[in-house]
Amino acid sequence: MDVVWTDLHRGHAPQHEINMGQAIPTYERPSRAETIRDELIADSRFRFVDRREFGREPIRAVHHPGLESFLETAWTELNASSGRDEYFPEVVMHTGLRDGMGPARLPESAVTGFGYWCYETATPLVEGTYVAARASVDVALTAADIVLGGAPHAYGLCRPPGHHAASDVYGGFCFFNNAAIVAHRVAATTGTKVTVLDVDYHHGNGTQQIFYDRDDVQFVSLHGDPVRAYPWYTGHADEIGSGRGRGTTLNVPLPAETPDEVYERRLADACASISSFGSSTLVVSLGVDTYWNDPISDLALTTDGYRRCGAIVRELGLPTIVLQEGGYDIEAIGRNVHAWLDGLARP
Ligand code: SP5
Ligand code: ZN
Repeated sequence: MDVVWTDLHRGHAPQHEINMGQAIPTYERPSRAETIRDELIADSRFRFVDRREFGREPIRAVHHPGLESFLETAWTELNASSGRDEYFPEVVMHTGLRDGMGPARLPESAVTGFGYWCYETATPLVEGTYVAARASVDVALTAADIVLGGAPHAYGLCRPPGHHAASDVYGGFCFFNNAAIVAHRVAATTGTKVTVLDVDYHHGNGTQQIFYDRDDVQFVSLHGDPVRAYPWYTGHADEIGSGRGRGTTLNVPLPAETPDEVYERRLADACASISSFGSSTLVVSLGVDTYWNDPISDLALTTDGYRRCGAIVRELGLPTIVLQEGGYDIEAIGRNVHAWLDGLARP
């Protein structure tokens, strides 16, 4: 299996995230990607390839151009005035601020743009963020090209992750929605249907929002129930899509401590819905923060469970683009991803 990789992720190396008002060491570290790489590179069945560049067009097909230009320029602008190296928004444009008053005007500076384009305080902007986020998109698109070229599967070792980034707002350690950019591109260039299966612990709110009213891209997600789990405001079972997209979103919220057997049954059920949708291609948002020892999550999957989950997805028989999302037990992240990919690829 091809693994798409870039060193450029290392430029996104924030120190902190703000958790309930308190700055703590961030969980989303460069060592996450390095550990996965070290694990896969030791297995000769994985072939590492560098990312190719696709430019901004595929990003702008999914995200507001203002989000992209904010991320490109904001750090330099903020750093020029305050000289610090890490930035978070101060006032976030809560929907209630302008209730009944129409939309806010487009922001004109990095300070006013911050809370317009970013919705929370765990996703710092540092000097190398934009280049890393652009490269992460290129990693995903390169993996997609490999599969469109006829490979049964490919893995994009994306970092930063993407599934919390919606069309106009970023957050949740994510800047550009790698999976959504890929799914849109595959659907638009082939004229066929695509499914995004999101197995990260957290609901893929961004991917859901981007495709909510579309009937050519199905979004299926298993995640910690938003009654207790980040991002709290999306991912309930009654969110099923709207308009033409009604019925093309499937949410499977899970209770705390969900073990392998229960998870695998819910995943197999979700795969039955995927089969009946009739997609040509599958995009998997692979988060291994469902692991029993993950420091910020509360499901109870094991490494062997991941191997069986990969095998369940393999049964779909679809060309599959796997993209890295979360997973924060850095000691275990490499073998968990390895096990999942092993289950998918097994002869
Ligand atoms: C891609 C991805 O996995 N993003 C996850 C972002 C989660 N960010 C903040 C979660 C805060 C939840 N509080 C955790 C309490 C742990 N004791
Ligand atoms: Zn996650």
